[in-house]
Amino acid sequence: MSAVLVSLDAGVLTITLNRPEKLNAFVPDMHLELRAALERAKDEAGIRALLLTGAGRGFCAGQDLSERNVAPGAAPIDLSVSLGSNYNPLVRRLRELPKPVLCAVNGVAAGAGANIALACDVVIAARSASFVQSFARIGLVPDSGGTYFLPRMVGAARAMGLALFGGKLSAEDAERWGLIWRVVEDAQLMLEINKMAKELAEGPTKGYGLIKKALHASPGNSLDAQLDLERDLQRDAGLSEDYREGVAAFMQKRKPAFKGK
Ligand code: LHQ
Repeated sequence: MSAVLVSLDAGVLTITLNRPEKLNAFVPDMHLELRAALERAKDEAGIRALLLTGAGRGFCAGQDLSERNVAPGAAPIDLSVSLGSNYNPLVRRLRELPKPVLCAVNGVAAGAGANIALACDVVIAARSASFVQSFARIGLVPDSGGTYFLPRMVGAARAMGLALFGGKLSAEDAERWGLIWRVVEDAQLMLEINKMAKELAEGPTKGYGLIKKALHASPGNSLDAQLDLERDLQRDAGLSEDYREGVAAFMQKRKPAFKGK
C-alpha cells in the first residue's frame, strides 16, 4: 500500500498521508513519495494548487518512533541525517513551491507532523484536531521549521510554552492564537477545503507564487528591503497574462478567466 495517496482533479493535486493505523507517522517511503508528488506539482502547469491531508483519524504523528532502535545500549543515531535528507527538503519544497499549498488538518498533528502543517500556506483544521509540539517529551528539539514558525506565528511566550510543555493545543486555540487560518466542523473539513483549493486553482497562479515569495521573505527583511522586493515582484506580476485578464474582467464587469500565467 502506498504511504501517500495522490490524485489530481480540476487543477488541485491532493496528497493524502496514508498510514492511518500509525496516525500517518513518517517513514522513509512516505518522504520519497511526498518528494515525487511535490516535484510533480512544481513541474506540471496543470497543477495550480496543492492540498495536503491525512487518512483516518490523525493528520500526522511526526517521525515513526518505532523505526529506530534507541534502546539504552544501542548504537548512537545521528538524527541530523534524517532532517538533512528528508524533513528539511520537505519544508523547503512546500515553502518554495510557487503555487498555493493548502493543508487540511483532519486530526492530531504532532512533532514534525505539526510543523509540516505550519509550513503550508493555508491551514484549516477540523474542530476535533489538535497540534502537539511533542518533541520535548522525548528529549528532542522542535524541528521541521517549528522554531522558525512558532515564534513568528504565535509570539515568543506561547512558542516557548508549546515547545517546553509539549501539550495538546486544540484547533480552536490554534485558530485563536493565529497558528492556523480557520477551524471548521469535522464533517465540513474536506468540503470546505476542496472548495477553497478549487477557487485557488482557478486563480492567478503566477501571482499567488509571487505573494508567497513576498510574505515568506517578510520576517527576515527590513521595511526597505521588503519595499524593494514588492517593487520587483509587482513588476513580474504586472507582466503576467492574468493581470491583463483581471483588469479586463473588472472593467467588463465579468468573472476573470485566469490561466495561471
Ligand atoms: C505512532 C506514533 C509515532 C510510531 C502514534 N511513531 N507510532 C525527526 C527526525 C528524526 C527523528 C526524530 O524525530 C523527528 C521529528 C519528530 O517528529 S519527533 C516527534 C515524533 N512524534 C511524537 O513524539 C508523537 C508520538 N505520538 C503521540 O504522542 C500520540 O500518539 C499522539 C498525541 C500523536 C496521539 O495520541 P492518541 O490519539 O492517544 O493515539 P495513540 O498514541 O494511541 O496512537 C495510535 C497509534 O499510533 C498507536 O499504535 P497502536 O499500535 O498502539 O495502536 C501509536 O503507537 C501509534 N503512533 N504516533 N510517532
